[in-house]
Amino acid sequence: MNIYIFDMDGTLTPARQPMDPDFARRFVIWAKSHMAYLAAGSNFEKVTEQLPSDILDSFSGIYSSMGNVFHQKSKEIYRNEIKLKKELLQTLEHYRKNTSYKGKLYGNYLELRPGMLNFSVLGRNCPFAERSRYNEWDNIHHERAQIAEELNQKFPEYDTSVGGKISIDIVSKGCGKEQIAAKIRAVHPKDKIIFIGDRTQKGGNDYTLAEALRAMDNTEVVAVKSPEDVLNYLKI
Ligand code: M1P
Repeated sequence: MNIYIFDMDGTLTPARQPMDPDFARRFVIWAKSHMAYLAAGSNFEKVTEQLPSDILDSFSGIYSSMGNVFHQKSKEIYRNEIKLKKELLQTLEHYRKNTSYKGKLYGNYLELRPGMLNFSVLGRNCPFAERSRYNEWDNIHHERAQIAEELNQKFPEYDTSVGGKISIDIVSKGCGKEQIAAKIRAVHPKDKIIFIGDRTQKGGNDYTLAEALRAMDNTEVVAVKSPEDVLNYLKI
């Protein structure tokens, strides 16, 4: 049997948006005859906002907050915490104050989640249109990639990666999505594990899970750019 792992934002849904109803209709039929897990960077609350309940119920397990929280059948099985150094928080404040992005900045730029910190120079309370505006600017200026690279050099005790459209994810080293690989392999020692994500390249927040799986036998990593690519890959 194949065991599937799906990222959420940018893979099953557009970043921070609900699953497309046509995608959901097709995916739920596929899920009836396949075994799948979710591996989201987002926290569980956002996962339940973005995915319909029949899709949530179809997963054998839901990893959220970069693998630091695990739910099965709506029951929380475990959660990890993170210790944040004062120097790290000061450095993030510095990035926010000194950004060369000229648009307005919004609140909730440091979002603490179980086992991780989500940082957005723009601020998570921005109106939806501002997400695209910042993302288009970031695609040219690579602010997030640069911040992530600098943080990885300055704070090697953390792993910083880019996910979604406006933010970066920070976890303690070894406490990112990669922890999901060993947990799923332990439950399914003989099956092929297939991971589908939009940020599997170096610097992206699916990379450590992709690498952990590549280091194991009988696995496959599928890089996609959108939910449409997922439908094409699954042929549904
Ligand atoms: O999965 C990674 C991130 O995806 C979205 O990021 P953004 O808000 O930057 O588009 C969010 O769901 C975020 O919470 C998550 O960490």
